[in-house]
Amino acid sequence: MGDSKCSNGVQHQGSAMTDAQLFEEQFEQLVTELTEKDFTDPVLADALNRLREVLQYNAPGGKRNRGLSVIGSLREFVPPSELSHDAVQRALLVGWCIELLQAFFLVADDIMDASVTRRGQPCWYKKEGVGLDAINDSFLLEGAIYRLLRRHCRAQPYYTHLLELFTETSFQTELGQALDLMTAPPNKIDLNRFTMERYKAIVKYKTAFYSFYLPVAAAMYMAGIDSEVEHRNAKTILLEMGEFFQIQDDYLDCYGDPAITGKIGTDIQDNKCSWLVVTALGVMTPEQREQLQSCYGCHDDESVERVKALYATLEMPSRYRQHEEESYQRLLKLIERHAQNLPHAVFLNFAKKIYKRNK
Ligand code: GPP
Ligand code: MG
Ligand code: MG
Ligand code: MG
Repeated sequence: MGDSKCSNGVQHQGSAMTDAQLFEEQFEQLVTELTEKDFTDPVLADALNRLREVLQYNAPGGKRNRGLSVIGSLREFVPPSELSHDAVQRALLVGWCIELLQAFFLVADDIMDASVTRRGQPCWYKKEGVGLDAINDSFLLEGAIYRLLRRHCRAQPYYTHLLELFTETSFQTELGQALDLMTAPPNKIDLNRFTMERYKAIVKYKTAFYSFYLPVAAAMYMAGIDSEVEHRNAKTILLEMGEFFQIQDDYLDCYGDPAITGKIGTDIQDNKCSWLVVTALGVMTPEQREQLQSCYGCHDDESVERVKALYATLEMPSRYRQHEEESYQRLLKLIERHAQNLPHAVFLNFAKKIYKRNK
């Protein structure tokens, strides 16, 4: 197994660059490739300029956890002496494909959730002159993934695995998004819909597969690990992490600082089946439930403040912190139990990045 302590950078132009720097550096190259070298028909010039703008506005600016964990995990699976420069470049590229998948989802999700800001700037669809044309832009981002995989990984033995992984994961995420939307119909507030069982199904599908299983599974295939048992083991751990990650996202939607998260919460107004509302419902009195029924899913500030006041009465922040601690302990046990043949560092590195985050 690779030694993560001394292998997270490679010699490059005489000085050691970290994977994060290499990853950054690769982006402009990929944009050039997609917009200047893939389709060269001059009649497409305007569309390719649009693609460049969409890529530059929507792909960078995130935390990069998903993208960077492909190379991070690969370094745990393969010893440094067996990892060629090209293999590193391909892992960075597959990382960018995951960031593009994320950008595709976020551009579309912000329209569906009527969000205002993302990564500290206006949501793409909110930009002057963009509007619902952003739907097509999200398709362009998705299409870019498969152009890049084809150009760079077509000759690799794991190419089909990667294609199936990306298409399967996209479909799982879309099913999760369908559940998320159906459970939150505007103007039809029905608190009975918000069960923990439904919550877990939504977050497993809309977030956990693409954010956690996808990057590690991609690295496993790239390292030649394709045994079903090992993938099942990794998935068990990673889906648990993904569930916790979305619980944090729900918590930050209400309690995060937009200056840090880069986005303004909309879950209360959008009638979302959030961890906060599901957990609060489990501990509130029938009177409080009636109050909640009258102010959840409303867009006026006063109703939103009433929901927040109820959350404060129910001490939701401290319930969240308790959940965070329990979830972390559960995760460590899962790693002990399910990662017998897989380097624990793959999972622990990921866990370190997400627990106690505020972004
Ligand atoms: C996160 O939900 C889930 C996604 C971004 C997946 C979207 C899937 C599609 C098929 C479009 P969220 O709405 O809570 O995220 P955020 O808080 O970042 O808006
Ligand atoms: Mg959403
Ligand atoms: Mg959203
Ligand atoms: Mg959210």
